[in-house]
Amino acid sequence: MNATDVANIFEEIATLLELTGANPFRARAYQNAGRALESTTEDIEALVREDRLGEVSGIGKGLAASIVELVTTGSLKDYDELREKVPDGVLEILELPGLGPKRVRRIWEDLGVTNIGELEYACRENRLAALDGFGAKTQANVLKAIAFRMQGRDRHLYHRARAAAESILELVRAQSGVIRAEIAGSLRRHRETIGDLDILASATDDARSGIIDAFVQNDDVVDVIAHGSTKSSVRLKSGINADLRVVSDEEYPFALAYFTGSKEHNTVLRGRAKRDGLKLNEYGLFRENGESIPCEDESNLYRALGLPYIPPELREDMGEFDAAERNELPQLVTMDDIRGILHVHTNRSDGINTVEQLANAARALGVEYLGIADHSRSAFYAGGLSEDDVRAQWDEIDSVNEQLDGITILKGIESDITSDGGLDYDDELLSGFDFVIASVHSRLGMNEQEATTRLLRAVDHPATTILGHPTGRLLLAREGYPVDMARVIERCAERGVAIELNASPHRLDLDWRWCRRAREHSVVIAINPDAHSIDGLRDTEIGVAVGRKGWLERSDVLNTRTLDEFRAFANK
Ligand code: DGT
Ligand code: CA
Ligand code: CA
Ligand code: ZN
Repeated sequence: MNATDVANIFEEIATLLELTGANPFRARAYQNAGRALESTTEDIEALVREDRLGEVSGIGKGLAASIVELVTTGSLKDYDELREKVPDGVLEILELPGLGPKRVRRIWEDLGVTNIGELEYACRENRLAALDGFGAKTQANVLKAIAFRMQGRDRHLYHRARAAAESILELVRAQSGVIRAEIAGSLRRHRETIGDLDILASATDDARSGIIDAFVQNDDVVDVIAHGSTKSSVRLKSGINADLRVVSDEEYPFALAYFTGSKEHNTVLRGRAKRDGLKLNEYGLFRENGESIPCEDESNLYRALGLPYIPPELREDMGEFDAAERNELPQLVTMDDIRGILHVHTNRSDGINTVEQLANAARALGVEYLGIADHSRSAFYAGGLSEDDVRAQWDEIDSVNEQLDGITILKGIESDITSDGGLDYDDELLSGFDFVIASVHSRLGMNEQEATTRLLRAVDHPATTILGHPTGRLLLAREGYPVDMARVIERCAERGVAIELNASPHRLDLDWRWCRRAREHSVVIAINPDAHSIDGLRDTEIGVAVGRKGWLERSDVLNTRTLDEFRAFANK
């Protein structure tokens, strides 16, 4: 170990001390010693051996002992203990430009944020801006820094992938010679996270290479990974990789099915073809003698294999073939079916718009009702509403309802679930809401039994209408708390409580893999945007996309009901 190694460790200790709120003099002592060591020309092992550390200015007895420990044993107990106290994710936050130890400590302590993904989510909910000494500008800068950092990641959130893919699709469709073009891959299947983008086009032979050229030369491309005459791979500014393939129009349906996947679904499809004495691949469907069976589109392809059209969302080999054979594929819910938008935060808690602004925006989106649900009292970090705030908000909603035609604003709340499974506020106040979403926001570290018991109790509460984001996960950032979801679903069925499919692209929780189980138990799903702004209302669409992946039909979704039906459900 040389002097620079020791200096680096001392500087890290100084940072860790600041992060954990230790006496600032101690931090400074380590910092000064680190600097002194960096500028020393002596060999540190010699200094230790000859007991001459005192000769380096700025190194007192205590620090000298630490240096001896480090140099002779290769480790330092004080340092290890400090490392234990600070989560790795907090150190990663520290790497973001503009955030020093003092600020990161506030983010960690006051917001309970322990990694970059959680910080991003907190910014989206405007909680960083609300923190003393931070403000909207800092929050915007932090979001930028996070976006930049996320570019190196290997999976991406659905909404980012969707935005990137749509702009490529537009570019491709605008090229001359293009006949058909579509987004394929996991994005077409509405997976909650996306590895890379797969774009497919059909075109006349002579146009193919020109289309590929336009693709690799577009402004969003930062790196060309492969550039052939019919296919190419690039890396986009957003950090997402994209593949484009251009095929003939005869091949297009086969290539589309192939590149939509999933691999598992494709394998079964090929197996079915084989069983019928046919051969299926990305180029076509062929008889044993090599003669090809033309298919105009994917529907024809499925029909040729004796199946009804299977929507891309269902192509995971998770029961869709059985259902298709029995002609029992679901009639998937669509955005047109959505009649209400629930779970919307206003500027009274951590949203940025007023009830009236949100109401106007929701009406423009064409829904019948809007369910306000701000945070409750216990969610102090998110501006949770006191009893007085709640009553003031009720008055505000009454007056907006009086003034505004064409939409009804409902009085809801996102009540924190306390650690023992209770709700915020007393029963009398709770009974004044049109609906109550019960959600966990604190003490996320419970084990499965504790967390499940906590949720079951909240479901048992007579005021609960909807169980909010049931696992608390943040995609690519934080695992949810462990829950026995099968039991929670059964209890929701018994109590007539709906489960939320939180449509925030960071959550998408309930996971789509559980939606079918919920359906089977006749538990209704509320597809809620958890909006914190007017823009956030549109996340409902992402929830519908992923709800379709969970086989949801219109009748499975609470907010496809009319206002009267919704009220009847909430008053059960
Ligand atoms: P991702 O990108 O990880 O989110 O997931 P996908 O499903 O988009 O996977 P990707 O991009 O590797 O490939 C796109 C589709 O192409 C995939 O869903 C199925 C098809 N595919 C790719 N490689 C294979 C393969 O080795 N065998 C089969 N049967 N299909 C493949
Ligand atoms: Ca892909
Ligand atoms: Ca790919
Ligand atoms: Zn929440």
